Amino acid sequence: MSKPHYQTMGQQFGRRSWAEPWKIKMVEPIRMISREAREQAAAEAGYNTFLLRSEDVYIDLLTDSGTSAMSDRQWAGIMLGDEAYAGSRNFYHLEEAIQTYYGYKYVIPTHQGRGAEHLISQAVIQKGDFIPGNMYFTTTRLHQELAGGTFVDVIIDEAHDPTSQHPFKGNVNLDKLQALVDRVGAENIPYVSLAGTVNMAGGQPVSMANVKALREFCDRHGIRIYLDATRMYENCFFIQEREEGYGDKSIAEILKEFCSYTDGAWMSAKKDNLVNIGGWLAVNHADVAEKARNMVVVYEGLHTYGGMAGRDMEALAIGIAEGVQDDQVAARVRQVRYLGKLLLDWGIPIVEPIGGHAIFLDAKRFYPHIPQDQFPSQTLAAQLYLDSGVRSMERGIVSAGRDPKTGDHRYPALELTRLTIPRRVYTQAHMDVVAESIKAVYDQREQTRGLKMVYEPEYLRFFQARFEML
Ligand code: PLI
Repeated sequence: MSKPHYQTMGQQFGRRSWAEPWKIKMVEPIRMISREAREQAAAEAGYNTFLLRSEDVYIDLLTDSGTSAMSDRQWAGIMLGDEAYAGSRNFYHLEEAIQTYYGYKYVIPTHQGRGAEHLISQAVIQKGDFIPGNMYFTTTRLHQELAGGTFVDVIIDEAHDPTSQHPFKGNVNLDKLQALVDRVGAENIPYVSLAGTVNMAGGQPVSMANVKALREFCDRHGIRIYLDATRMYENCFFIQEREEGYGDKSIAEILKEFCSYTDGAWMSAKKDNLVNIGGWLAVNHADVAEKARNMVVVYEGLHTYGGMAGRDMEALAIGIAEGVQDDQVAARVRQVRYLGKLLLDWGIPIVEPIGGHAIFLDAKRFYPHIPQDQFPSQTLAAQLYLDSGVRSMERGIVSAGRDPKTGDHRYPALELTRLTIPRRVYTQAHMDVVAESIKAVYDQREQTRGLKMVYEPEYLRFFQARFEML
């Protein structure tokens, strides 16, 4: 768990270029279909990038979820799958990896992150409870609401400002949390929902000082802390880079310390853990583990596979140890930064500081003439696809959904289009092509009009909503 003996090129040669700590062994062809075919595909998909066929996409930056390239070791692990219904040896490898790197006691595998969100929400939320968190995430908040809870945003104000240069925009504002405790009582707050990094804020990190202070606060009030660990490796990279006292610690050491201030975590292993499918819940309290184990058999599968094949658990156990290596995380974040810097150099508005997993275009500044209820970030995602076949994702008013009480749109301060970089998949040349396409769309911005929503599903509408051009 100490720092590895090898160094990156950057560490060895100072200002020289860095490069990925891997080479490519297998490739998958991609192609750009014609402009005419893209226009047809976009219209058929109702201008929703989730409804495109991936074969019609050239560079796919929809998500970094389940889209990573696995290593030769992970693929070798696939061949070691023990496909027993119960007690598969791969489960024990997975359990050991989570205990070693994250430090939690009880491990329950799930098919992916939202399976674990479902279990923790149902296990600890009572109807009428309040769940404070550092900005909402779509599936997380929905599971909290379905369990009878109300999510309350307690992130620092800077997180809602795409131009703020605060180094830890994922931090919890303890005054907001205190105000919630004063208003509803600590007994109605089962836990703080803490995410590192914060996806909807632009991949922004939480500092170690903040999680420590949060722990002290929660201990005083008898409130637990559950962590959304989905992109914690990237969060730890920012702590290593920006927080005093952590520059000489490895990502693995920082991770272990951070998790030690929390009571458990849920995980979409499809991100940091470098697998195409999988998730887990891990907690320190036996009573919570028992409730979750009782439920996992109803919704996921037996508690020693939770919806995953043995081979997938093996690849995941290997991915946990591989993904946490300093050079892996550094190369990943630096590739994101490379793309962001190209855009900043051209004056294109993005969320700053550049986050860990994606570049977020600021659609409010990109298209100031398109009102929020004409879906500027959905429009931008559609225009980018039309220009070059690059697929991005709306993270604005469509993702925010409707207020369950009033039925009105929620109008989030952040209206963003996310270009999410899969891990170990695309090269620097792909990033150049993406940046040039965004520049072309930016140059056309004044002629661009918004969209109208013509179909809206009840839950998580951004996945399946359909639009028409105005
Ligand atoms: O997609 P799942 O069910 O494995 O995980 C849900 C989930 C939970 N927390 C966070 C922070 C996420 O980012 C997340 C999934 N994110 C997706 C799919 C994304 O594209 O960002």
